[in-house]
Amino acid sequence: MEHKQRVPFKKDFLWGAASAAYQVEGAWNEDGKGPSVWDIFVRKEGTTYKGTNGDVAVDHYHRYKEDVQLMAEQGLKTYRFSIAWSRIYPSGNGKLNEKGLVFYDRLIDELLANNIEPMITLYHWDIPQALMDQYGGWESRQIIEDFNDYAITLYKRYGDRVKYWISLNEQNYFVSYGYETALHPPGVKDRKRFYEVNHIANLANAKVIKSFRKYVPNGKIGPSFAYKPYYPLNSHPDNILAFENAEDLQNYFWMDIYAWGKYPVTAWKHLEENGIAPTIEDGDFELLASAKPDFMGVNYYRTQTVEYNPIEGGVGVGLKNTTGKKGSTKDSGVPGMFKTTENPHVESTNWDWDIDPQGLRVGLRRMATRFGLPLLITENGLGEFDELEENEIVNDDYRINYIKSHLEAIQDATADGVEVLGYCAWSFTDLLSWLNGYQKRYGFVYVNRNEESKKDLRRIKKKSYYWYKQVVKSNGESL
Ligand code: BGP
Repeated sequence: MEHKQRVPFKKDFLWGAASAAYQVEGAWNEDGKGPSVWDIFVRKEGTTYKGTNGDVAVDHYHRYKEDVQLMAEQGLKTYRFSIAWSRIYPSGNGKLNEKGLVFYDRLIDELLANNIEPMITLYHWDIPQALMDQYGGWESRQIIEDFNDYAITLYKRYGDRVKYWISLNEQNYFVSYGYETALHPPGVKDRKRFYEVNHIANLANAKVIKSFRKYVPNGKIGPSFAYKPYYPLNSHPDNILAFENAEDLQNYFWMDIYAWGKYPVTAWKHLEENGIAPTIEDGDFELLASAKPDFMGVNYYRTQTVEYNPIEGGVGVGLKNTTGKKGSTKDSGVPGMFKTTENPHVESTNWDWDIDPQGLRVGLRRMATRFGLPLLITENGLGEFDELEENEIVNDDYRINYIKSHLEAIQDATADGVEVLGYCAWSFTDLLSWLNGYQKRYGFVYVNRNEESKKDLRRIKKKSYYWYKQVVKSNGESL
């Protein structure tokens, strides 16, 4: 679809940037915070790049005022951040930690005082370790109640000041990395448990959305889905089928639940056939269908090309590039369904992520057509090595190009008829990349630290910081 002209961004378009508690806050055991699963996981040998952890991260917990000042100067309209559950409930449930609540009170008030709309993520992967110890975390239905209680606490406390809320961040990733590839806590490789956990997470997501209606009736809530739109390698019918399999099993398996409370039939059949379908109890599908989100949050970084993968001897879980050594990713797949393969038509990053702005447009169109919901880009950005040059300069033109081309893709999607509420770049400051240490940088603001040392953690505005500032100021007219 070609258009003679680009359409302007909506007047109230939410120009923003994002982060997550574990990746920025630090202060891992301060002011009564309990340990999360990540605090424990990172201490196991070989789990993260060079053994990095979020003990200090970029010290946002102590420097949030300085960070908000930088956001204000850049002109951000919104800042998306997550709340660390174990700051609020150090044991996951039971005793409330007032000091944890106060930290986010202050952050929210600071944002509002600077005309920045706070956007809260309820859960960005850091479940309290105590809940793992009590009942296995997401493997028990008890978590549905505990997560709901935690969410209600936040709704009551911040609902008067915060309009935009994200329920679960990238459920598809925290569940598959936690229980299929074992790359995230609790480091399990078991597809049956993966789908059981995922179903419970779906129920928890639905439950907190239902509660939201009661406690924050004028707010807006939705999940953030890690969306990698798939492409078939070519028009060979076997590859087309592999592409359809991947879309159903890897994308619609979550999004259909969010929007309609239903699993796609073919993906469900695959689970049944392999004896890995989750346990369904009475009332599950009623709950799922009754919790429609206000928008679909989209975390978009790349597309993924797939091809045929035989059931016998096919490719399974592959290798992930966590070092920045280009070409070290190994294809992965589900035998009998699909496997990933290289897309010869696009460039990729040093971490082997395809750079494909048009893929964002494709994805947004697919979602808008299928679900008819407004879309909110809750993450998009480029993780690369950055160099701090003399005179405090970071020339990250590659990041500017990346974000610019993705913003153009959003404009094109808008011209195609898609409703996009806003755009949160990942990330505002540099931060800890879960598995990739501090060298894979995403921020508009450079943070002076590396894997070996926290140095002085000083903040330095990158070239992209100034560029985005004028993008926001011109409401996207000058990209
Ligand atoms: C998303 C997560 C973020 C962030 C981002 C970049 O999946 O929601 O928390 O980490 O990806 O990923 P990475 O740090 O692996 O490059």
